Amino acid sequence: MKKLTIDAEPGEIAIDPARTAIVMIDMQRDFLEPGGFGETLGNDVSLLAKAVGPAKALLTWARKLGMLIVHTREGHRPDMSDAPWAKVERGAPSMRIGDPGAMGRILIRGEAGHDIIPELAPLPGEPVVDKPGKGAFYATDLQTILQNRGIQNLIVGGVTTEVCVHTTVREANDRGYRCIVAADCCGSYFPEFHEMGLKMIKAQGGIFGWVSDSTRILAAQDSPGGR
Ligand code: C5J
Repeated sequence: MKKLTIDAEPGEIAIDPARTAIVMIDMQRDFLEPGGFGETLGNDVSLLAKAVGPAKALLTWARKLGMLIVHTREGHRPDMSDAPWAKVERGAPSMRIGDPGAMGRILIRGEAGHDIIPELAPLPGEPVVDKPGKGAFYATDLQTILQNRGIQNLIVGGVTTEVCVHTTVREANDRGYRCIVAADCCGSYFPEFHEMGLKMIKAQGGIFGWVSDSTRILAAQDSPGGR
């Protein structure tokens, strides 16, 4: 497979697509659609919609290149035995995790709201990682999935930028993965957190990783090197 150089900050990065996975974080109805977890917290979920088109383009590009695509979903067992009370009781939401909402029980596996939105639905063969926490490595088999495919680089999109995307990138960085965050494939209920979250990743020479966007990733050039 050809190696690719992606324009990014703090500098370009050369990757081998065979050693690169897309990790699409929590593009679930519970975060992106009215009546789900995001809205119960008082957020305007329409702010996340602009990430869907770029994320779809990124997935289409990666599928053509035969790259590994991993989708994650945040949520809990129906008996909520994996939901820390400290998480469930937090804040003053209109409904709590596990309560019956417009798309079934809030943030519970198997409910309609827990599903990935239809536009970004996983294709057969693409692993879906169910995670109880904000980071995709915590209490999941994500690391095993990546190791078994020899993955060294992650291209990360999803919601929300400063919460589950950021936590996952930090976890991945500490595990030795080179992370490229696709800025326009991510979204936040707080535009200023989105911007600052991206700045934090690429600051200090890329303290957590690289930041690029779908346009630059799809325009990646053939490269003589890359890993
Ligand atoms: C949040 C997430 N924001 N997927 N979860 O609670 O970012």
